[in-house]
Parts: sequence; C-alpha cells; structure tokens
Amino acid sequence: MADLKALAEAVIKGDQNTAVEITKAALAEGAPPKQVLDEGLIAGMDVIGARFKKNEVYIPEVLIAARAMKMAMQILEPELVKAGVEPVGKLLIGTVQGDLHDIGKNLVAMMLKGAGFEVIDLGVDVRPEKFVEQVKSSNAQLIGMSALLTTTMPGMEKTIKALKDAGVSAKVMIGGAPVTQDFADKIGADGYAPDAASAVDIAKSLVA
Ligand code: B1M
Repeated sequence: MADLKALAEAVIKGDQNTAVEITKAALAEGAPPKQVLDEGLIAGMDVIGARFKKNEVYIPEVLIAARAMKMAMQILEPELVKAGVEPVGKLLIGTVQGDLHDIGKNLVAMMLKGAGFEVIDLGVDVRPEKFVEQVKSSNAQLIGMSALLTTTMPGMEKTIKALKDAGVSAKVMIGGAPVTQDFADKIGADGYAPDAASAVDIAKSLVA
C-alpha cells in the first residue's frame, strides 16, 4: 500500500513530483480516493496551516505546498468525482469592488481547497451584485470577501446588505489586513479570520 504519510510529507515539503507519484501509486493499488485525500493531501496541508499560524513557515512555503497539493489533486479529482465524494462545503471568494489585491485572497482560497472545500474564485474588484448572482447560480453555502484598502472595506457591508436584500442565506466570512473582528461584527458578517489558516477553521465552523 502506498505510503500516505509520505504523501503528506511530500505536500509539506512542496515536493510536487513525489506527491504526484504517490497519488498515482495509491490509486493504482486501489486505495479509496477519499483516504488518499484525507490522510495524504489534506493531512499535509493541515500541518502547513498549523505551522503558518505559529509563524514556523511563511507565505512562500505555503504557496509551494499548495502547488504540490494542486498537482496531486489533478490526478485525484476525477477519482473523487467517480466515487461520489462530496466536498466539505462550497465557497465563493472574491476581493471586493475597487480592490485589486489578491495575494492574500488566493492564499485563503488555496488553503480552503487544501482543506477539502470546493472553491469558486470570482477574482478581484467584485461588485456586490456579482456576489449575489454567483451565489444564487452556484448554491454556495459560504461567501468569502477580502479587502486590503480601508477605502474598499465598505464594499463588504454593501455586499452583505445586497445578499440580505436578495434573501440569500449563505454565510459570510471576511478578512484582509485592515479588517478586524469588530468591523465584522459591525457589518453583520458571520465570521472573520486574520490569516489563511484561521480562515479554514472559521469556514469549517460556518458550514458545520
Ligand atoms: Co497595495 N496597498 N495598493 N498594492 N499593497 C497596501 C495594502 C498598503 C497597506 C500599502 C501601504 O501604503 N503601506 C496600502 C493600503 C493603505 C490602506 O488602505 N490602509 C496600499 C495601497 C494604498 C495601494 C494603492 C492605492 C497604491 C496606489 O496606487 N496609490 C493601490 C490600490 C490598487 C487597488 O486595489 N485599486 C495598490 C496596489 C498594489 C499592487 C497592485 C501594486 C500590489 C497588489 C498585487 C496583488 O495583490 N496582485 C500591492 C501590494 C502587493 C501591497 C502590499 C505591499 C502587500 C499586500 C499583500 O499581498 N500582503 C500592501 C502593504 C503590506 O501589506 N505590507 C499594500 C500579503 C498577503 C498574504 O497578506 O492580503 O493581508 P493579506 O492576506 C492575509 C490576511 O489578511 C488574510 O489571510 C492572508 C494570509 O494570511 N486574509 C483573509 C486576506 N483575505 C482574507 C479573506 C478571508 C480571511 C482571511 O476570508 C474570506
């Protein structure tokens, strides 16, 4: 049986070739795709997330690990679909209107994918109406908004209002350097995360 601990370790190290090789070997040996995902890829990203939170690793290491996970996921994804494995939850994410910063948002999206979420990335400069349209058409349970400018933070409040006006029941999580828990409470967001690893914990609690 292919070594799923070694697969987790390959993700942690960002060794994409080994991650892909072990994923292929595990599937060829008949390992259940969900087990390869949980005990290999997600286990590895969990370790990276915990180390990132404790400042033991930094953004480059997270990006390299996420790339290894992504390469292995390309092999695993069709098998997960065939096996009927459901994602942990479906999330829409975007940087709010007027804001072009996407490095943090992309990191959050990658960590969430690493944790088993289906992530639909709407990109940057996302209008409130677009969040509303997309959540309706995708049936996502969770909406993530990122803002890096104090001048674009009000876009989060406008989006929450637009979602409420449209009768959307999806939960909303926000983040970005100038965003705080107080601000999240004030505008009626369901969750706030200061970093990408915490975003995974909050997202899991919001879809639980
Ligand atoms: Co801009 N910029 N920038 N910038 N930029 C800042 C944000 C700024 C603080 C720099 C400064 O003045 N010291 C300042 C904002 C000031 C303010 O509003 N208080 C600023 C400014 C003013 C501007 C322009 C207006 C500059 C100008 O043109 N005069 C302009 C605005 C353009 C626009 O958006 N309309 C602008 C442009 C740019 C670039 C295009 C050059 C580039 C962006 C490139 C890109 O993103 N593709 C850029 C950059 C790179 C920065 C800095 C240097 C770095 C931001 C970053 O990527 N950080 C930034 C200064 C700084 O922070 N040191 C600055 C790394 C990233 C991983 O962190 O995004 O905070 P962050 O994400 C974290 C957490 O916040 C959290 O998790 C992430 C990982 O742990 N998080 C979430 C983020 N989103 C989350 C969502 C969640 C949960 C957690 O739930 C959904």
